[in-house]
Amino acid sequence: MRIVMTGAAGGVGTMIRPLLRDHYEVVLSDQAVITDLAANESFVQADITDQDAMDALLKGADGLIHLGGQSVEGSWEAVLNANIIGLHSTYEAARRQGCQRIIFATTNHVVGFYRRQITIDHKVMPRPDSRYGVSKAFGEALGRMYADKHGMRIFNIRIGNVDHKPVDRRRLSIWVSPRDLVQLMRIGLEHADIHFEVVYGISDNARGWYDNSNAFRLGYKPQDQSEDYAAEATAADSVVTSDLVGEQFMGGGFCAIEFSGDVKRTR
Ligand code: 15L
Repeated sequence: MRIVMTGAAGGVGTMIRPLLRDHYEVVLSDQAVITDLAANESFVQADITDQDAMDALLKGADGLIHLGGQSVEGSWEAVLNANIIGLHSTYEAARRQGCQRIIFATTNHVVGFYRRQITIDHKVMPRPDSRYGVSKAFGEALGRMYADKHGMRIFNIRIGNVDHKPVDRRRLSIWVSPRDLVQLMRIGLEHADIHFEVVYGISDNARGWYDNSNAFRLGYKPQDQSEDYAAEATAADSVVTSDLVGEQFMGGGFCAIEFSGDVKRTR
């Protein structure tokens, strides 16, 4: 399979490249140039808001891993440009070029305002904690439309936090290792029966807040456990100033940004 990966120069793209190129011919794409190409990798520079560039990029692709765009909270202009306009150009290019499979890197911040005491599955209503989270909820809805209207196969991964290990207490609940994330991506790219799915991008986390039964139903068997890093991740928090808003909710610090609501009422 020939797979295009947008946002390939970013942190997540860099971590998963070595795990993807053994399985696929991977076309890396980003605005920033990537020069350290390995076997099975090539690079195309493209801006996701440039429709012509996206059409050219997706020509002949069997699948797309879309990591491109704004990956944290930002100004409305930044979020609008990258995650609304840029995402629309990307989906539209995939439809026009016959690229049927899309792995959409969505985020835990779509559901960031759920309280940490409960467990939520992939069917809950969005509760975005930021403009960024709202834009990813839009992205999931856009994918639903392309799946239902155009028969494309859309696999949404609500990613927790991708890293080689969980770095703090909150990340013990939402961490995903690069190899577990790639396992989920491969399900989305290869499973015979994908129409539109939402799964959580998390490893086997004993302190998890998400019911990931939809991923398990599709064959996901996470290999890594955040609890293996519990001592050091918990110790890391003792030096961080406590965040009274963020501590209440799954989205953590994203909830606290510009917060002017009532913590007790946000239930
Ligand atoms: C995200 O969606 C971000 O892309 C990532 O940088 C982390 O901040 C992560 O969420 C998180 O919630 O830890």
